[in-house]
Amino acid sequence: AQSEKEAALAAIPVDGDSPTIFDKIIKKEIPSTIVYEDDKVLAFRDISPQAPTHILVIPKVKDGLTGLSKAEERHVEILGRLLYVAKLVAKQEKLDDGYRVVINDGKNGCQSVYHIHVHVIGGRQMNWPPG
Ligand code: D5M
Repeated sequence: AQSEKEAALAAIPVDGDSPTIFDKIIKKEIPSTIVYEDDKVLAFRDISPQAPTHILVIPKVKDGLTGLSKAEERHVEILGRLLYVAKLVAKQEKLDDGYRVVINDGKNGCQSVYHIHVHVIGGRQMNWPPG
């Protein structure tokens, strides 16, 4: 049997894998505008939209996937699902003239929330190269 001390240690999140604000959104402890939900994926409007449509698509279970750079073979299915839901959401939002899908990773990628998320941005002409 696990000792009390072992149980307490096991409950401490691995460094860099602490809960984020997105866990509260998943648990509906803080409000968000959800546009898509299934058993594995949640999509909601970005609080700081960079275009008329700006949605974040996230896995409900992070499983160590703080960012794309932490992807392992076991994440292949959820990674595919995030992109597929990005497409569903773009269709739902009628982004028929195109849109952008972005995953920011780490400091240089300007990632601010360490729970992997796919940005779906559209409703205006995008520019390239990005800033
Ligand atoms: O993107 C993180 C994104 O998360 C950023 O565009 C703001 C958004 N964000 C942060 N807090 C919230 C809440 N509470 N609701 C909705 N959206 C939120 P990154 O790629 O990490 O820079």
